[in-house]
Amino acid sequence: MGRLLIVSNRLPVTVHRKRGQLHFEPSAGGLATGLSSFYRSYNALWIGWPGIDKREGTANKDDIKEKLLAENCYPVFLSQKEVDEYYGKFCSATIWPLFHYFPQYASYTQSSWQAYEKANHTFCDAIVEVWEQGDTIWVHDFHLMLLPQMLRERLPDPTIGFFLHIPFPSIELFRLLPWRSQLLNGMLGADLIGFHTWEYAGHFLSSSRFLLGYDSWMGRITAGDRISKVDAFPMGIDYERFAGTAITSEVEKEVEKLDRSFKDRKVVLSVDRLDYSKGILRRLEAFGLFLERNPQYREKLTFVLVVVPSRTMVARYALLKRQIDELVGAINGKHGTIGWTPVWYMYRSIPFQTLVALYRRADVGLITPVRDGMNLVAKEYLASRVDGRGVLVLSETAGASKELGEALTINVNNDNDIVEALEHALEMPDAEQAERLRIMQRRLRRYNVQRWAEDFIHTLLDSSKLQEEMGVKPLGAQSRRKLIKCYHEAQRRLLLLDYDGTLVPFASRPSKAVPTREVLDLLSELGRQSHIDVVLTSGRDRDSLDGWFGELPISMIAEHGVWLKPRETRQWEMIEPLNADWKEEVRPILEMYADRTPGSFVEEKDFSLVWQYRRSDSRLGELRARELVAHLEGLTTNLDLQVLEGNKVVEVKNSGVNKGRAALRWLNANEYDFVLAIGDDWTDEDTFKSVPEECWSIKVGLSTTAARYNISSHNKALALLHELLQQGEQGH
Ligand code: GDG
Repeated sequence: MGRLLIVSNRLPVTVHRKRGQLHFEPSAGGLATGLSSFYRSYNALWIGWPGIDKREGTANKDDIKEKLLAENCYPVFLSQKEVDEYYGKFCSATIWPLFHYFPQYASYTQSSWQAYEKANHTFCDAIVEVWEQGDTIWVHDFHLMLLPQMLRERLPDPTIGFFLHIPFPSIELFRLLPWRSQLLNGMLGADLIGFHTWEYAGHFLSSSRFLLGYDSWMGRITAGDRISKVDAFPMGIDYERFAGTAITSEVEKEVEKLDRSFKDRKVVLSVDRLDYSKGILRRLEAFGLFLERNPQYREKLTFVLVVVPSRTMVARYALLKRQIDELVGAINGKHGTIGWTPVWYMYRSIPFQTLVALYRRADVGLITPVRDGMNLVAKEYLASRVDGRGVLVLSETAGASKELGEALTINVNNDNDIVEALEHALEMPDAEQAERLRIMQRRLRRYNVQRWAEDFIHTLLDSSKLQEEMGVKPLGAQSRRKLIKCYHEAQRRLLLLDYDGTLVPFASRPSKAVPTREVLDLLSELGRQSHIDVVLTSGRDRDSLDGWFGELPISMIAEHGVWLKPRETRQWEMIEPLNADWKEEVRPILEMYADRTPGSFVEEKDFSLVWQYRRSDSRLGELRARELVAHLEGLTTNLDLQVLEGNKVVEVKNSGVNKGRAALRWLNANEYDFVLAIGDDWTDEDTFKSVPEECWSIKVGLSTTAARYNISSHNKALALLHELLQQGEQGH
């Protein structure tokens, strides 16, 4: 593997100017600290904004670049104005509230969206500058959701991973975004898309399915002509750093200092950035209620509330700060005594060792965000409890709760829940505390941030094998050239072409999939070439095919092989005498499923009945399709029928009749030295199986098939046929 390029909004190093001098300092935040050890051990380059205005940056460009490169960092220069628009507005006032389930706080402005697009382009330019063949790109977080697709358009076959650190919301929220399709497509430019929990991954998959029509199977999503993998990778922490620091003599001393202040009082701790998603006000209210209900804890308990300043210029955050100040004042005013302040409130960032000392001293970690992608503080608290004591109370709406089943989980909207969990935590016997901690610590030590990153990178590197895993055999350039050459040189050719999904895309109603002028001309010109048989192999009824293609010099197969119309006779003939009396018995069953499944309907042909659910909710449709197939099973064996599950259809027809058998009518009658079958559906698999092995067969769509090759879309099928047409004309 080449280098690993990590891309995030901020670099792990922040540059600023103090008294005319440039200063380089480590950046704060979970990602920067978590990945810092990992990226140094890898052959990695970190690309991001160094925190300094573009003008300053440009003036000292070489100097900054050189110093950052020494730290394996590469700067993306943005002006303060660009950052205000892209980060301050679009990221903080649109994405952040919406993705954290605060739609009422989200604003949607075109200018900030444009700034977001522009910033993503600026990042893209910087990466294109440094990328070399073989490098792997790992893009982080909601600031850069458009970047994977932009990179894919600019670089030749790059390997790209994307990880979202915040929740991906349910489709009912995500669809509120005016730019939802652009963001989904942007992320889908990545080979691997990672989330903290499987729930977020599920929300992403349903948004892609319902908003873009992209189906997925086992976390593999087919988006146009690519397959991306979607999976959960719960981010870990640098466990040894916390556990190791917790036993240093400096931290011991800090803990002793804390002991002198708290005496033998119990300590409850919370640490958050100032943000409405963190549930700080609710937590304080619940603490007030706890004191009222538990007078025995007066003077025996201190709540240490650490709030790290953030986005202080934004009015909503300034208001939240005032509300916290007031509520802390109200609780302390109401319950405090001369010698006891119930809430110890620190509104600032604290040094690392003080943080670890507080983790070590706190009897309870009270982590109650309203929503949180993961929440690393909860994990850090557990890692620092080297003494085997301490209880974690955690919101079920924090991503971390999915892994930390031994914590006391609460619903943050239920203050009784928080109060009871606090009571439970404070009363919990030491042995139980130790047991719960032991289980959680073991997991956190094993799946630490290093493992998390390695797991992601390995899965990303494996993603190139995805197509192989799914049984996909892409028609590569070399095979394509050979196919065209064989066509050119052949003396007698047969083309077996499916229609829907192969020559035209699917439409919501079968009657809407009218052939385009391009398709009609193509078929007609192909049919006019010498030494060729063009056979349209369709599931449609005779009348539709006659209406559209009746005048063309081609042969046709209708109703999946029931009817054949050779070009020479221009007469429809039935493949064998068939009986359709069974329809009376089967039709009411299909109609019942149509009634129960909004958007679905029954289509009737001479010798088949089809239940179509293309316009239904696809999950409901698939469920009903399975039920219907099971329902029909007993009946159809008695009546000598077969049930076919196609692309959003279930079709019932006489057994033994299929496109493959119909195709034999041509295959057996002539000596072809070139045969090409193209189709997209299950029903085309019979055709693929009927053509001799050395012939050409291509499935449109990237899934397992009996065909020799796959191509991704009907557009590619048309392009290939156009090329054959040209070659054929030159050849004969
Ligand atoms: C995103 C997601 C997700 C905090 N206060 C101090 C301090 N910290 C450190 C903590 C922790 C980090 O900051 C905060 O981590 P979080 O997980 O809570 O949140 P973010 O990194 O802001 O945000 C979040 C995370 O990404 C990772 O994917 O978990 O859900 O929103 O490491 O220790 N460090 C010091 N002093 C402080 O006062 N030294």
